[in-house]
Amino acid sequence: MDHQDRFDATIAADQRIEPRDWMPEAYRRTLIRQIAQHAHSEIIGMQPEGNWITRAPSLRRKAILLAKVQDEAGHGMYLYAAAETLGVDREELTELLIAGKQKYSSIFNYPTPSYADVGVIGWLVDGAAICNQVPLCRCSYGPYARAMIRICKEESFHQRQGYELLMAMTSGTDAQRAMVQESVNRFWWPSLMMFGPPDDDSPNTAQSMAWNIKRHTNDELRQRFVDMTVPQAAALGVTLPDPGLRWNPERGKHDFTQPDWDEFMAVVKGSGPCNAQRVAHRKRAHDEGAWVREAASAYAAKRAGRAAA
Ligand code: BYC
Repeated sequence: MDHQDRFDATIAADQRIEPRDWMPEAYRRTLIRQIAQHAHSEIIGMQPEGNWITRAPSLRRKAILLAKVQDEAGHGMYLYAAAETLGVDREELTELLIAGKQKYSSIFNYPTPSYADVGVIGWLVDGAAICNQVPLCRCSYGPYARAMIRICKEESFHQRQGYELLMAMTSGTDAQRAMVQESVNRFWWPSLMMFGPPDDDSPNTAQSMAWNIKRHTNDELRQRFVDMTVPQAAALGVTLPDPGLRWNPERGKHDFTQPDWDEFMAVVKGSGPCNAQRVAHRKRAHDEGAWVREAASAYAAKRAGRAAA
C-alpha cells in the first residue's frame, strides 16, 4: 500500500489522521487554513465582549465576563497548538492575521454598543458556534478533533451564560426588554452568516466533506441553528427579525430568509463596520507584548545553556 492508499483507507474507515502520518499536501493546507481561521476567530472574538469588562453592571457579571473572555484566549491557544502539529508556527500565523492575509469569523466585525450584546453573543453567537463545532469533534484530523471536545464543553457553558443573562434582562424592565430586542435585531443576520456562504457558493465544502473534515454542509448547519433557536426565542419572549420565518410542516423544519450575502462578502473582504479596528487592536497588543516574548526566549535560552553545561 502506498501513502495515498493508506491515507484514503484511513479516511474511508472513518479513523483519525495523526501528525506523523503521511497526508496529501492539499489536506494539510486545508486544515491549516481552517484551524488558523478558527484560532484567529477566538482571539479576535475576545474584543467585542472584552469591550464590556470595565462596564459590566455588577461584580458578578464582571467576573463571569472576564472568565468567558479568558476561555476564548484558551481556545485560541489550543487551536494554534493544533495548527502547529501541521508544521506552521504560531508567530507566523499571527503575522498573517495582522497583515490581513488570513481570515477570522465575519461575526466579530460587528460592534457591541449595548450591554445586552454580551447576552446575545452568548446566546446566538456561541449557539451558532456550538452547532458548527460539535461535528468538528469527529473531524478526521486527531489534534483538531481533540481540541474541539474541550472547546465545545466550554462553549456550551458560554451559551448558557448568555441565555441566563438574557433571562434576567427579559424578566426585568421594559427598557431592558427593549435593549435585548434591539441587540437580537442586529445580531440575528450576522449569526446566520457565521456558517459560511450557501452550499452552491461554497468552494471548499465538497472536498472538506470528502476528507471528513466537515461533516455537514453550511446550509445544513444553518438550518439546524434556526430550528434550535426559534423555541429559545419564544421562551425569552423576543422576536427574531425575519418576517419570513415560519414552521414548514412538509419539511419538518423552519423556512427562513437568507441573510444579505453581499454584506457578508464585503465584511469578509475587510469592509465590515469594525474590521480595521479589530486588526489594529490585535496588532497593538502583539507589538506591546514583544518584551514578554523576548523575555521568555531569553529565559528558555539561558535554561537550555545551563542544561547543556
Ligand atoms: N467568516 O467554502 P467555504 C467562535 C470564508 S469562533 C469569515 O464555505 P469552509 C467564537 C471561508 O474561509 C467562530 N470567512 O469555506 C469565538 C472561505 O474562504 P478561504 C469561528 C468565512 O472553510 C469567540 C470562503 O469564505 N468558527 O465560535 O469550507 C466567542 C468560502 O467558504 C466565513 C470556526 O472557524 C465566515 N463566517 O467553511 C464566541 C469553525 N464563512 O478560506 C464564539 C471552523 C466562510 O477559502 N470553521 N468564510 O479564503 C469552519 O467550520 C469552516 O471554515 C466554515 C467555512 C464553516 C466557517
